[in-house]
Amino acid sequence: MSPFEAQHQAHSGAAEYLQMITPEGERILCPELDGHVADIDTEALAELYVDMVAIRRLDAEGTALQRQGELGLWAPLLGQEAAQIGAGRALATGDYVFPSYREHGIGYCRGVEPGDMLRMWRGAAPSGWDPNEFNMADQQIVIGAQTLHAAGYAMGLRLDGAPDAAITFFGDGATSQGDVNEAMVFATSFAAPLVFFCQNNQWAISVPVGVQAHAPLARRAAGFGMPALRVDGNDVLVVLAATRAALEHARNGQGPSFIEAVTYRMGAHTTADDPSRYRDELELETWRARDPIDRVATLLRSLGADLDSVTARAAAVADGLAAGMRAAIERMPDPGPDELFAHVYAEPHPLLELQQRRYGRYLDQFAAAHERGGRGMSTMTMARALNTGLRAALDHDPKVVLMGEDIGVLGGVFRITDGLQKDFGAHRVIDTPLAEAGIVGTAIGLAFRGYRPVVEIQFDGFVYPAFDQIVSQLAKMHNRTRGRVRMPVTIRIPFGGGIGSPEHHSESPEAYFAHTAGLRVVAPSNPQDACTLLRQAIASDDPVIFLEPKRRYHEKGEVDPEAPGDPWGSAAVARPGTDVTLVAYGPLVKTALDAATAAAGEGISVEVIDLRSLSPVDYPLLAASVRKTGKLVITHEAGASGGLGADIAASLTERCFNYLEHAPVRVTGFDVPYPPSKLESHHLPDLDRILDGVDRVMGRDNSLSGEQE
Ligand SMILES: Cc1ncc(C[n+]2csc(CCOP(=O)(O)OP(=O)(O)O)c2C)c(N)n1
Repeated sequence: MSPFEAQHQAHSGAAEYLQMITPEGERILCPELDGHVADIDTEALAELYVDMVAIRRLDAEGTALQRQGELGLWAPLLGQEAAQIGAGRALATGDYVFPSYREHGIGYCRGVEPGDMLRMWRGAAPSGWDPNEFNMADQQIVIGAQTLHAAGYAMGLRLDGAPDAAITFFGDGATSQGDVNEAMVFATSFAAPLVFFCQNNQWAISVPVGVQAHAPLARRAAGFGMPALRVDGNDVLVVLAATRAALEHARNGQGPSFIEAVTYRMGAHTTADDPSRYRDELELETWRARDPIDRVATLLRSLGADLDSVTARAAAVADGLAAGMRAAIERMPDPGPDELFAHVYAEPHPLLELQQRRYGRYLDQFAAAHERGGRGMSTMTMARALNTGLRAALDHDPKVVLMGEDIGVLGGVFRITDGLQKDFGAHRVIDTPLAEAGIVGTAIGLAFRGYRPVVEIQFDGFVYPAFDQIVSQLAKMHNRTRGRVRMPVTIRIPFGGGIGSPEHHSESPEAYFAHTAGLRVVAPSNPQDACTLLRQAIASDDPVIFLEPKRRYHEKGEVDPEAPGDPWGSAAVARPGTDVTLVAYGPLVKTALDAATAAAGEGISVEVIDLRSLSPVDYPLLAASVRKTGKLVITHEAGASGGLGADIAASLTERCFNYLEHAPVRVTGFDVPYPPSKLESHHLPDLDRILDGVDRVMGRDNSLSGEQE
């Protein structure tokens, strides 16, 4: 046996964990931790029971509110009640919590109001509560990011000589993220008083924990020189004891520690997820038998507690909580458009104030809302066209491999890779660990090896962990190696807004990539281009950022999967016209076409150009159009500052200065972080705002008429 095998065997026996209450409700001794819960008598145990029932109800109410259309999304905690109540009740008021997005139970323990817990999920605000009121940061959606914030906060506690500790919650998938690993480095290096609390609920959406690690996650801690406890996360008592022990360790100046609470996500990942696609009923049954609440009820009964009165109290607390949530939602006003511009900066910002004033004037013009144009019906959705393009690429070239989070059995969160793993195998359609830098970095390695990787980034906002690999490595490799190494890597990113999602799911990051030498950037607007451009991107020997307008995924159009397409990098005239050139790409091409139809009704002929290739831009085609019309409007969802519109306006002014009859006009998103969904209709350029821009270049009355700024 090799030394590696011996070592591996020594480390990979039955994955043990500490337990105090068995699934059958028996209290067993746990010498390592019993001392930490010596004060928990029957009455205190009954309180923990009440808490768990309460948050189970809170969770059910969240799901119900989402189903009834009151919330955009909800992340259920069903099954994780013991992990959250055990940890939450171990905390002192002065301790600070850095949660992920599923810790409603921790919020409950911290006293966060039900309405505050729901605000972000409703899309009424980017976050829920005042972190400093509850010593709990708001929900974090970028996997693992909060752990570094927690490490920094804990370093501050140590610098201040404060008596408190910090705790951060994250999932099993998060342990693959660079941020989490870097947080452990910082926390140990600086002996930060921090508890890393991993709720290993067995799944990261559709990816089982075995893809993240081949050993218990708690063992990760040893590599950082940090002690760890692995506990039954469905046993509220042992979780309470372990968290108390870890907090004490931190407060005693002994630095960070790691808790792995082994639990199970009984419900869906979020209300948008269907777990029956990737896990079986048998597994669910096994975990149902380990329910965190039932076992405490059994134990309470055997301890002689009056279970009827305990359950009655629990039901009353749960009912009150659910009623409070519903009442809070009923009272919660939708935010007004001014909220869009609020709090972007702490200090006054003239550009944003100008945008706010102008938008106010624009809105003032409208007495009634306008209807949007209808949808065309045809043969294939963009989602299906992309799937068809991927299938064809896999078919034609054995070196094509797909990589990404949840792209296998689940078919991706948007189902773009639906059925491909089944047909081409798990070695070609690869469910990766939850680590974007890792995905792109290894795609680079595969390209070195002669593969043609196609990476799926789950949402636009999650490409940033991979930014360094894309900008510093992928984009530069060909140049660095003087052309000796090619990087035929395609990075597919669903981008843009309009789908009512929380933060990080609606970004328009194209300018970062278009600014990066060495990358090609493409954004289709219709099913045919989605299929053709994707095949061209995969066939290209250069790295391509392939931006998919997610809000158009379900719109249909005619598709010929084998159409050769136009030369790589060319724009298209989507609708010819003679008065105004209107440049759009991705999701806004359809809006621009609708605007052109509306303008035609007023006798204005708008030529709509679908950019398709954002880098390089097809300037010959654009310049020919501007020379014809003399007027240019550019629209995109991304903010104006430093955006593609600025570059296109400058480049076309250089080329066509003598032909322009009016300064180019940009109709864009505002220079604000992408807003919560209740505000996105104000942020996103729509038909009317585009027409307002058309009126400006036409010298017609418009929302800025008479404006001096
Ligand atoms: C950096 C980043 N990449 C991808 C996502 C999309 N995403 C949201 S939740 C999730 C799975 C998280 O699994 P885990 O860390 O185990 O936590 P759990 O949801 O199970 O609580 C993924 C991939 C994200 N939010 N952030």
